[in-house]
Amino acid sequence: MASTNQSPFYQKAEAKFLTAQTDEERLVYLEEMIKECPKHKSSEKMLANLKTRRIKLKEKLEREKKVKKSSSSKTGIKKEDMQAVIIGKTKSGKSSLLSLLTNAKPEISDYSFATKTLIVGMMNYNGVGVQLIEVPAIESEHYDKGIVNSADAILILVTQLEQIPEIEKKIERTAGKKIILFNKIDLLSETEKRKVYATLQSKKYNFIIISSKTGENIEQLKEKLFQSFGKIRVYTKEPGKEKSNKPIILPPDSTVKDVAEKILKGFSNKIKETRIWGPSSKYSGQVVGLAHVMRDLDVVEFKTR
Ligand SMILES: Nc1nc2c(ncn2[C@@H]2O[C@H](COP(=O)(O)OP(=O)(O)O)[C@@H](O)[C@H]2O)c(=O)[nH]1
Ligand SMILES: [Mg+2]
Repeated sequence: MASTNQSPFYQKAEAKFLTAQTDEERLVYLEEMIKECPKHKSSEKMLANLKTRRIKLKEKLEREKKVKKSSSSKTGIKKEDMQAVIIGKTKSGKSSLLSLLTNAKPEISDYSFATKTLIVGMMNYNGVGVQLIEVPAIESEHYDKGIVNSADAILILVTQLEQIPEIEKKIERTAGKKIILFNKIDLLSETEKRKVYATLQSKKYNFIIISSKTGENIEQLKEKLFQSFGKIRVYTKEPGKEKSNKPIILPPDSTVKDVAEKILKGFSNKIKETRIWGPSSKYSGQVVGLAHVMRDLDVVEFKTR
């Protein structure tokens, strides 16, 4: 933009525009530049240019606002790729489970309704991050329907079988996959435990019996929770080395090309040879093309040009 013949007002606005730190600021100075730009024939093109930039900037700000709104709603919680909520009656052990599975430190208490706000923690399951949120007791005024409706998975924590239909009635319009967790099995005798298990199985629930106190069946719970998101884990490896610790998370039926592009945009163009190990391979180290469909827990090795 040839601004040397412009008025000092214009030049000042432009200088501010160029050093602005945020798009909101940029928009303010862009408006000023448009105002100060002469409205005669010789600067027509320049004015049109400025106006196009203004439209683009406004659109960008609008887009960002929308993303912010949809990802944090009114809770202020940024939604991660895999989000699960823990719901249940008071004292069912929600806080205990959250603190066992994540880095969060909620108050665990013998008092009813101890948790009054949403509490967020991150669970690390073999390098996979899952966001877990404890929701205040389902029978309390602080219970948050919104987050339960939008979560990808719902952990329904109960300590008695009768609580299941009671809770299910309150979450009819949810989208997430439901997992019933029958907690505090450390308090049951072997016979009682078997009976609970048999009943849950006969009702065809998606369930696990656990103890957040002793940690019984917690690994199984983590795996079931991961499975409920319907994603696959793919590990990468370099030639002659071990596979990576952290898998790449992808939608089912992703291809070798999808893996490469998730690592780095444009990376698939640089690949000379791909070998795979694991569930989708016919034999260890099979050479495959970019269209090969990956399976959960595959290991992939790329050789680049
Ligand atoms: N025996 C036993 N007690 C538990 C277990 N999980 C939680 N509790 C206890 O149950 C009470 C309520 O736990 P808390 O996690 O605060 O429940 P919340 O109200 O659902 O968040 C506390 O005294 C916990 O120590 C469990 O698996 N076994
Ligand atoms: Mg609690």
